[in-house]
Amino acid sequence: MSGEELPSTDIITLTRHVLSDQFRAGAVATGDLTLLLTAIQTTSKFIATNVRKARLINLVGLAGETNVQGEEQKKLDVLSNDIMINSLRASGKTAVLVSEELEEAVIIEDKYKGNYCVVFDPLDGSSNIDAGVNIGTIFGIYRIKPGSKGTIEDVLRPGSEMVAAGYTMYGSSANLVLTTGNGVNGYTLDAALGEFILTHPDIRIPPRGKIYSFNEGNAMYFHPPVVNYLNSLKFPPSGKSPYSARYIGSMVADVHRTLLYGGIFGYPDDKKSKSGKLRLLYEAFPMAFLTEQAGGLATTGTKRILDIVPTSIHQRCPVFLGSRDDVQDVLKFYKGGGGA
Ligand code: FDP
Repeated sequence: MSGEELPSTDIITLTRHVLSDQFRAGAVATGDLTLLLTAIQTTSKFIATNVRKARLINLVGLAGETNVQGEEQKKLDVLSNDIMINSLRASGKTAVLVSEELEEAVIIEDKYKGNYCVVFDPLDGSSNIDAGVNIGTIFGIYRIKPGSKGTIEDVLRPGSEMVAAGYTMYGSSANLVLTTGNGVNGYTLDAALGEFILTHPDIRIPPRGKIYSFNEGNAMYFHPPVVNYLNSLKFPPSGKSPYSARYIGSMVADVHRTLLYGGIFGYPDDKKSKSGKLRLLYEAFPMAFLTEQAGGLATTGTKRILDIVPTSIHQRCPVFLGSRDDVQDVLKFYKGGGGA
């Protein structure tokens, strides 16, 4: 086969990778988390397939219902939510499920009950679906508290108590990015094999980036620290280059780029949205966990996101996350001490 590249015969699939982590964990690991992650992988493959053919089989457009946030549900949102609930319940590994699409938490019946709770946004960035822009699934996983049978209290816990978190981005390829608390790895779906293959081992976010990602259409509502911080990026001291602006408006895609290229993603609270827009449990926590595990920082501007104790499952939270030095600059503006 001269000139032709031979295929690798030692491919690392997501399951193989998580299993090898489990071997390292020794006696503590039961294999339950691996099985739960297998269920999540299956849902991501299903959603990826349907996102790809959505236009052809009339899956885009409205499903004619509104979700708990008062937003119109798309057909793909409904489908993605259903597959996740069904698959996670059937895995036998979950006790409590929280979905962006459902007002109440789902408490799994005894027959299928396991030891984990999954909080998720089945299809985030849904306002982008019809335009074919990248969208994604975001998830966070808690282990139920010792002695608990699985109640809402098992998910009203700080993000620092999550045991795993990740997202799958549906774009030109499907990319699943995962942390189990031991760094961050990225896997790309090989559609022919039907497997997520390790393509981005040990993702480390650069300590400083050159990109900022905010919806500046909200600038008239922004509080002074945010306005001043953004001005410092656009009008840096002479000799320094201004930052580039990139805002897709799909959290998974904006965070994915931030993890790989560095820089900062922000959705602050402002005069109109008192707590910001993004949801704490299934948007801010998983992304903050991934960011910190990749060496970055995630803050509300005044406190570490992962330290927040949620009081309700759909609560919102201001978010700034990304490269360590960039996020530290924002914190300086919040403390009133200027910036870089
Ligand atoms: P969407 O409304 O399209 O579902 O929280 C959802 C989210 O998208 C995020 O994915 C995204 O980062 C943000 O909202 C975009 O909000 P704006 O349109 O207000 O910028």
